[in-house]
Amino acid sequence: KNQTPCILWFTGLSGSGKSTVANAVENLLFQMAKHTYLLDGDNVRHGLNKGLSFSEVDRVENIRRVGEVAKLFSDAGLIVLTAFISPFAADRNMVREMTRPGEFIEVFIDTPLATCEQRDPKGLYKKARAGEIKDFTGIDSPYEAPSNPEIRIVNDGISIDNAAQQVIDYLKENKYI
Ligand code: GGZ
Repeated sequence: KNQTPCILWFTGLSGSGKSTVANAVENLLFQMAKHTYLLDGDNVRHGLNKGLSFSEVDRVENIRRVGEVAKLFSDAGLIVLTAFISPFAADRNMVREMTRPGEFIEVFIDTPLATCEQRDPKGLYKKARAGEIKDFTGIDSPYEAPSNPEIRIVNDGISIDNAAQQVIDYLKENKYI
């Protein structure tokens, strides 16, 4: 088992780089022979949370379920990484509260909206601006930035490796790994 349980909870806008950085962190942990599990909005919303929309109620339920599953994997001794927008501070805090002290590590991928919108890898911002998607985070649905995240990464003009290394450094400095 890993010495200290931890859930690396990535939060940030669509296109901020949550999944990309979480994947890079997972690769680095793998190279250190750590056992990990990554829960990603993309696949979870097609499986476990199929049928949940992007309304406020459904986003809350999305995060509640992901929190419960993250806890199960963490209890099993894996380093858990989650990559969900998780736009509401209250929901992230709910997950923090259901975990043990020190277990929940909030990783704020703080990429300016303008950059996310420029990247627009799936063309969703364009659609949201055109009114083809409603309740889109950052456009017509709120994102509440974490006020006191354990890790904050300004993912704008830095490499993926650099961003991932900041997470690894935190884990080492705080004796999680
Ligand atoms: C935000 C949306 C929306 C709306 C579809 N608002 O960049 P992506 O495409 O791959 O990641 C986004 C993903 C967000 O799912 P989460 O489960 O992480 O969201 S939350 O934590 O708020 O429940 C985006 C896509 O789904 N997507 N419609 N309206 N993102």
